[in-house]
Amino acid sequence: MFNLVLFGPPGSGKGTQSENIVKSYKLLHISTGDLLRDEVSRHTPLGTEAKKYMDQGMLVPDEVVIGMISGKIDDAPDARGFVFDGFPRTRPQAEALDKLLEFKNTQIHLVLSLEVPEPDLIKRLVGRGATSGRSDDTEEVITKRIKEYHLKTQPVAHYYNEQGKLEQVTGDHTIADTFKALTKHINKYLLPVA
Ligand code: B4P
Repeated sequence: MFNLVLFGPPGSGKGTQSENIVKSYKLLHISTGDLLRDEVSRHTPLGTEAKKYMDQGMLVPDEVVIGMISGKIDDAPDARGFVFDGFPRTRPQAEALDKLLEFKNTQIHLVLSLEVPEPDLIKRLVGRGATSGRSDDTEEVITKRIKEYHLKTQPVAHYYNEQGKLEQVTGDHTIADTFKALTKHINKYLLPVA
């Protein structure tokens, strides 16, 4: 089993690159952003609670997100591995993920951090907001999300760096070139299927 965390600020391309990675390497994609948006669109109690935070550009409480992830890992005992996209976003989430994987006799093997300058992040997300209808893709909320990232999520990079698992990848090239750069790191662990 090979488990990858795709790390980076909002709009750095985690979702975009995860799609490419799961296709090439036949891994399972776990995106907490997508899972939360699905709960919101189905008006579940979890979704109603999460929306309050997401609309303000804040992180959803750890216990909500960790509970959601745990079920997804349990649902796929035969997976070749997972791509965690947008998770973990806090140190308690990272510690919880390590425990969940240890319980399954596996671990996080690699953390790829997408590095993109802040003005580009804002430009991309405002651009997406024009067509996505996402309530958190307005300039005001994006600025808050980036602040929240620096405050709560950046320490997660340090957590994985201490474990010797973190690699930085430039994320402001084209989608294809960024994917190529990511694959150079992944190929050291696992070769693409397609
Ligand atoms: P997420 O859904 O995780 O997403 P994201 O940060 O918006 O973006 P991502 O980095 O995936 O960017 P994308 O590829 O889409 O989070 C949304 C919210 O959910 C959070 O703010 C939080 O409230 C909540 N949440 C999620 N996970 C949580 C957790 N673990 N704990 C607590 N709360 C959580 O790319 C963005 C745009 O850039 C797209 O339009 C794309 O086409 C474009 N793009 C991508 N790569 C490009 C490139 N190389 N060049 C040009 N454009 C590019």
